[in-house]
Amino acid sequence: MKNPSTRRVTCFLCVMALLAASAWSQSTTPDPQREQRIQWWRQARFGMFIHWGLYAVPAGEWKGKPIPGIGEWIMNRARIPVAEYEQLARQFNPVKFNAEEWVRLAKDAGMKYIVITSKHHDGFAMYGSKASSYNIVDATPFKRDPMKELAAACRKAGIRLCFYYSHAQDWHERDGAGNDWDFPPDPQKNFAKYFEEKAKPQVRELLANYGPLGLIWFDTPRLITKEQAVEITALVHKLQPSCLVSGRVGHNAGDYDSAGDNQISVGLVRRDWETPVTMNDTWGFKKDDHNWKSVPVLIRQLVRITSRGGNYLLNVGPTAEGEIPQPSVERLREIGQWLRVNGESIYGASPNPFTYNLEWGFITTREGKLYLHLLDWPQKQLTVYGIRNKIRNAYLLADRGRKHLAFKQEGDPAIDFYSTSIQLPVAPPDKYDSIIALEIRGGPNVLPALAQQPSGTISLEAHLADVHKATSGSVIAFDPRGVVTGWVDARDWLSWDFRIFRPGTYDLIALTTLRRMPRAAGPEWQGGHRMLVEVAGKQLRSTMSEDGRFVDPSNPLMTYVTSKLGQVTIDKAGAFQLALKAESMEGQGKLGLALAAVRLVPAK
Ligand code: JFZ
Repeated sequence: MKNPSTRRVTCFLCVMALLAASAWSQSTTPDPQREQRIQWWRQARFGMFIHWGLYAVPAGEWKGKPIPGIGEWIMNRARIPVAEYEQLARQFNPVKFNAEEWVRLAKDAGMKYIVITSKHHDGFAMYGSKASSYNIVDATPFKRDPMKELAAACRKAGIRLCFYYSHAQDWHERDGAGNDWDFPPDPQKNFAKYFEEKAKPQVRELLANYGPLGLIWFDTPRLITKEQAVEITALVHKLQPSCLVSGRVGHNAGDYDSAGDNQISVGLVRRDWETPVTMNDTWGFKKDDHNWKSVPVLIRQLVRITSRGGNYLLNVGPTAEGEIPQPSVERLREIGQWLRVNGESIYGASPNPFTYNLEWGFITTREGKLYLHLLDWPQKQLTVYGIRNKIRNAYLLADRGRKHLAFKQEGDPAIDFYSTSIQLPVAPPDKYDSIIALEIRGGPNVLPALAQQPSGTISLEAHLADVHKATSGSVIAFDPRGVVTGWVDARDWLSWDFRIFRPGTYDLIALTTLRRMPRAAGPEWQGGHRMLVEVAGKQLRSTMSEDGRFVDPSNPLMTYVTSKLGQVTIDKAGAFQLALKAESMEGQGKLGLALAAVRLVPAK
């Protein structure tokens, strides 16, 4: 990502992520109508995103040159004039398109809804529109309305059809946001004209002509005023009261939140949210993008998102001929097989009751059940701390006979110690994620405090810290991944309360992250900060340096850097506090120290 146009977009994405993050801190007021329309969506948990449009014709290449970046942005990245881009319509003839096949694939994958681009930023309507002749029926040799066909196929299969609609960016129109290579820059546009004359009429068409829709996925609300965001949301709800509106309509007007692309929320999340994820590195088809995520990564993402109460919207980018790429088909079928056995732990499941991540896997729940997802098989035994429910039965979800697994619950309530150990067969019953179902009475009841884990490690995740701001102007906060941002004032500090059950000597390790996206200027990681840790009556001083790196397998976009902060001996079990302070901050850009966690790891 080196060319200037990419840099512009990168910055825009950062702004979007910040907008999304700030929207998250607001709680949505309980609205009975919203509660009603979101029920199906909470059950669904897994949907198919489809990015399909004229951009599938160039497929990432313009005039013989590969254009870097996401495929559906090619018109923008290559600054293609409207008059030239329009010509693509004459070449768009997806004769291999078969709505029933696409819907069957989604169904086989275990997906419950489909969100397809009815119009992306390029402005081309993928349905028969009366409001603009720049559409698939009027402007291509194909002449069919694929959205009509999909609507019929979805209805038959019991899948909810949903439309993506770019309500602000429209590079085809003088007054739509985004095109400054044919038209004046955005501030000089009459956006209200575009909004009234194209966006609203097209949204009305979508809601009128394709039967009941699950949701409208608005996106990138550039130039949209709060009034306009509220207005278009109300329009959707008026025409179809049960149709949801995505958070990216803007100004927090939607029915649920959309995480940044490929981003996964952390901690106990009480709002409804969804993460859109690419299967390779593009949404719209690109012929030379072969960087497919593996099935284990995709299943891990689904499980991790479900364990935090979110929905997983996994993208496919069909070709200009109308085919979903084979690598996507294979992966989806494989996920579907896993879901046929293990879907009970996903559909309608509730999140992990612990605020922190477990070191052995993920938890999902429902009334009367805890599901322990083991993505790496521990062999022989799994021990989990902090479950206070009395367990009535344990078995493997993949075991049709539901053979009882031996387990033992012990502990010492005086020090809040609760331990559950489950005996396991040597071989995992599933090659991706084997699930232990624990039967309990009622809902989950777990120790809320941050506590030592069976391995002996205590992981103090940044987003669970108490934040001590030096001044009212301190900008220290957390990004949607739970990583610290804006820690640029060395006088800001963090602290955590935690429980230790086993006295001993611990290495203190800081986990920080690389910058989210490669940027033109500045290092991908900044060290050299002088740190002070106060714990168990001791003070430890260190300088942040890179000791190692690893990637989070459920979030391939996240690379951690580890730095040693020192060693401490804690000689009794009980409640402790750790304070993390900076005595100096290096490279005081806007980003500061990107802390993800501090870990206390038993010393060897
Ligand atoms: C948008 C589109 O621009 C893109 O083409 C694709 O359709 C994607 C699903 O959505 O891109 C965004 C929008 C918001 C964020 C990131 C990418 N965000 O909030 O981080």
